[in-house]
Amino acid sequence: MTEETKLTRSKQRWAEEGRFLTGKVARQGEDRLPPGQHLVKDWPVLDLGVQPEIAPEAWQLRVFGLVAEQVTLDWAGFLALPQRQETTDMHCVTTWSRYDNAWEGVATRDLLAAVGPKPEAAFVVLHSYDGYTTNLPLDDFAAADAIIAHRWNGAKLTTQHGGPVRLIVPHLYLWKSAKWLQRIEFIAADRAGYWEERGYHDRGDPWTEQRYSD
Ligand SMILES: Nc1nc2c(c(=O)[nH]1)N[C@H]1C(S)=C(S)[C@@H](COP(=O)(O)O)O[C@H]1N2
Ligand SMILES: [Mo]
Repeated sequence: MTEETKLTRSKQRWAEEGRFLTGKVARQGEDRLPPGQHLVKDWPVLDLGVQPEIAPEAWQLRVFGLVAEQVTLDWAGFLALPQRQETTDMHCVTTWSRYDNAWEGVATRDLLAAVGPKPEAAFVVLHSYDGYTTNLPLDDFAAADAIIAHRWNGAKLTTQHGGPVRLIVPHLYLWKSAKWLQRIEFIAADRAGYWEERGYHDRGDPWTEQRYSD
């Protein structure tokens, strides 16, 4: 599933070379554009080159691991959770940023309230229908503006951008925002995902340019 493409090979090489690093540190709130980023108006597509088509009727989201209530949500069950809207910026490690994306979906906080992470749960791994994985601390997953989105700017999220459902964690680089979300796993000890195993930073804060691991 997770085959190498020309782009994934280039991105891995950029991680090895430390490409795009400016050495600047910005503080969130003072600047809207993180260091080393440029603004785009379109919305680039980046992934491993496989874009799975999942009909909402066939889609399921499994929430498992260190939670009080393991659940498998189908489309109706997902839409039955509180629906919220968040307008956020996106920052991709390949240096583009896009402002004012209006998302609609389920706040990660509402999902957490429904499943009840156990006290030992400290990290979250997202698993996607294309075989992609990414990891993040539970606190980052639980950010107030993090949303499991199925709509963008008033329309259904398209397949190429991760529809029917993707994660959006606005305060981290976009590789943490898993497209084609399939499973959410809660674990005690951190475990690297696809890009984190290939030289990307474990956390990915755009404001301190956590692009790559050292
Ligand atoms: N399932 C999945 N999610 C993914 C990826 C992927 O390859 N597969 N790529 C990540 C990367 S590296 C980026 S930059 C963003 C791109 O999202 P976009 O194509 O909607 O711009 O998706 C992230 N989420
Ligand atoms: Mo990316």
